[in-house]
Amino acid sequence: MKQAPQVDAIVIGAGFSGLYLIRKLRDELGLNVKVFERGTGVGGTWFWNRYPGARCDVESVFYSYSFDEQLQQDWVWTERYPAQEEILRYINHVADRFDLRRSIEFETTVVSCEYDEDKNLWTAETDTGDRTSAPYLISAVGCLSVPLTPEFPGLESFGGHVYHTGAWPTEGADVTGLRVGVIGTGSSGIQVIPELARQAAELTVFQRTATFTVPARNRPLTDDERTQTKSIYADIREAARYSGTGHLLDQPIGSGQEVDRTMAKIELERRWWRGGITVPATFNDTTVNLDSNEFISEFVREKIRSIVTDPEVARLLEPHDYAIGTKRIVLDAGYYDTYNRENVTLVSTRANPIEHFTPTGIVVGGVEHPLDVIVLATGYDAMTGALNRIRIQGRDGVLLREKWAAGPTTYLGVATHSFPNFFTVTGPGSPSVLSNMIASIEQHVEWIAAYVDHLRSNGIRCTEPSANAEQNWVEHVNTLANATLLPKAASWYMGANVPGKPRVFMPYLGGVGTYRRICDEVAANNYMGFVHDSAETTVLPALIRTT
Ligand code: NA7
Repeated sequence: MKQAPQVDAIVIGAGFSGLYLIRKLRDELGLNVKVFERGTGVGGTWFWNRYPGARCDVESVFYSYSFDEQLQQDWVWTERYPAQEEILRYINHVADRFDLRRSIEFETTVVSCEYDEDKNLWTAETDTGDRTSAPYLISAVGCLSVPLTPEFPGLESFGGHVYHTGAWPTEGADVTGLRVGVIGTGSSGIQVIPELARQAAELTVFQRTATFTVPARNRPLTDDERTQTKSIYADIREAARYSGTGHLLDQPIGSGQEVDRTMAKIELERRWWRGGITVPATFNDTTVNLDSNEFISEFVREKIRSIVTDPEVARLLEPHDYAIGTKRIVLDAGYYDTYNRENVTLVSTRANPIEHFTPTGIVVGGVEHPLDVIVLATGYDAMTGALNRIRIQGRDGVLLREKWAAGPTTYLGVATHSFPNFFTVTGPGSPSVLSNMIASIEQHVEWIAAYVDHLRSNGIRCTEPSANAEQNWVEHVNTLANATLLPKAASWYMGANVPGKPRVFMPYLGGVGTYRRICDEVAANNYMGFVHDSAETTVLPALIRTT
């Protein structure tokens, strides 16, 4: 077979992670970097999720790169929470500003990556059949990039349009005057539903599980706010890097078992009206103590009853299937009010699941709901889906998807045993989806780039975590999760939304700041836990001590 052209590093994905990798590896380390991206443009999540109402649940001040002071001084965010179009405009600006596009091959999907131990080379093959080799392979595939379409019987027989929120048509979808059905009431459903209700003649929402959602209270940012932020931006970023979540938020007022409940109610009201994700975090034990949790859960249920005028609809919207904060809290813009509209109908599929699609609608409980358009807001094969779809073969013929068959195992969420010189940005076992993704992406990219520099400067051909280091990390991640209520919820953190997927809690719960310190400690101790050219470096103990 013809020799594949060789570069220094192959990167999969041109979202926030992939773009920053180009900047670090190409422009700072001088590496020849090749990025493969299946979309026609940059932006990852924000390239694909163009559905009406798509908006980030992290404030724009934080949901942006911090690596370039001039960039953060120059860019003008218009709203408290950035809309998809604005984030896409921003990421395109970054790509142009730093001339990143020339390292990216668009509309190209990586189908396999194979490691050759003798040559110490990864070879990536794309859907065009082209092959490229490099000593380093870096995944920047994102955590929520494989949309899930459940196998609804008769789906293909439906005569109207079917759209998935995670693969919305670039040209948009006009539903004016049409009968629209939405399946799914997670973040995407809750964002798209109020928008579609305003456009459609009739909107029918098919809800399997009621979700806890709190108001975003999005609004335009004022000039004063922008000036203030920019005058201390570097300090804000530094504080965010060592925070629990990668952005600065209202802190808990104490334990739900100790704080006076009247004071707690006042604080909950304040947070509800201010908007943002910190309602569940009013107590520091919301995700560990059921009684504390129930107080906050009931506060939100009471809000639902006060907003939704039809008591039966309000009852269906009240979440009772999981404890608040054990699935990702959703931010909304008038979600519950939407159910007071004449043209909106809520169909619970809890007791009576969706039976099948027909050419003209969806049947639930023997009743057909006639529809012109169906929107699937049915989520993603999160955290492992994108990597497992690629045939990644490491040392000794080990396949990543087979190694991860019982759940992903990594060291620090950044590397995995038997896969030398393979790094995963925000991989399973790192804070990733439990944090402001951009803060976590920057931390990972900087750590990986520093490590690659270290390897090259010291003549180290290859590295991988030891089996022992990986096992310790996995146990640590599980120990943290099992001390909370989070594994009890049927969430995508647990893989519970994908039939047949192993139920393993995937992200690291120890917090962004703690995680950063651990990674720094690993690096400072000659990358303890990694094996360099088959010689294991220091073993771990210091690691878990720091948490
Ligand atoms: P989510 O949060 O996974 O939500 C998916 C929704 O789709 C949820 O309400 C599911 O109900 C529903 N769903 C999935 N499969 C089915 C079937 N087969 N039948 C009926 N209903 C179904 O995805 P999102 O896109 O909303 O959000 C993902 C993340 O993106 C979000 O957390 C943010 O981080 C950004 P279920 O709850 O499983 O009963």
